[in-house]
Amino acid sequence: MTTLPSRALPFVLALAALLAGRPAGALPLISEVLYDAVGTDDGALFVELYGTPGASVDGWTLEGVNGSDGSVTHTLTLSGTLPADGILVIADEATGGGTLVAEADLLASFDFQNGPDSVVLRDALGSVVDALGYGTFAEGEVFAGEGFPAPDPAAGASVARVFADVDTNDNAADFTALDVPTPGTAPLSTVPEPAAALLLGVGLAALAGFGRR
Ligand SMILES: [Ca+2]
Ligand SMILES: [Ca+2]
Ligand SMILES: [Ca+2]
Repeated sequence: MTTLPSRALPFVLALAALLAGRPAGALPLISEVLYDAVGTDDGALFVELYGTPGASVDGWTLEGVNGSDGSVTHTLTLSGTLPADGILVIADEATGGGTLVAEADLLASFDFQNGPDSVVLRDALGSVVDALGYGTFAEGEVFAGEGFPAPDPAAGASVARVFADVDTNDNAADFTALDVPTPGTAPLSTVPEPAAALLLGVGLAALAGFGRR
C-alpha cells in the first residue's frame, strides 16, 4: 500500500493532461457562418472563428466556394490575432461603411451564396485548415466541406458548430442551424471526448487495481 502514490502518479499525470487538453483537432475552426440574412444581406453577414487566444491569422484566408461549379466567389484575407476569448468575428462591411454585426472584430466585404455552397479556411501557406459545406448538393455539384453537408436553414438563421472547439470533420454532425445567430459567443465542450472518457475509465480501473495491492 505504501507504494500507491508513486505507482499511481503516471496515471494521475496522464489523466490531468488529458482532461486539461482540448479535444483533438486543429484550431482555429470555423465556428459559425451567417450567409443569408432576412432581406438584404448588406452589412449583416459574418463568419466566426474559434481558436487559441493570441494565435495569429495574418495572411489566412476565407474562401466562398460556389457549389454549382466549385469556383471561388470570394477570398477574404485575414489579419491580426485571435482575441482573448478565442472568438474572431469577420463581419460584412455595409455599403457606405460599418456593419450591423455585433461584436465584429474584422470588416470585409462579402456575400457568400445561399447554398448549396461552402466556406473554406486556409492558413497563410494556403493549406486547408477547416471547411464548411451547407445545403443539399445535387449530383455534379461541388461540395468543398468535410464529411456530409451541414443544413441550409431559412434566411436569418446561421449554421453553427454544436461545440465551437469540437471538430469531427463531418459538417453534418458538427454543425446545427441557429435561428438566432450568436456572433462573438460560442458554446465549448464541457465533457471529455469518448476517447478521453475511455482512458479515464482505464486510468480509474488501474488506480483501483493499485489500491487493492
Ligand atoms: Ca438575404
Ligand atoms: Ca474540420
Ligand atoms: Ca457564435
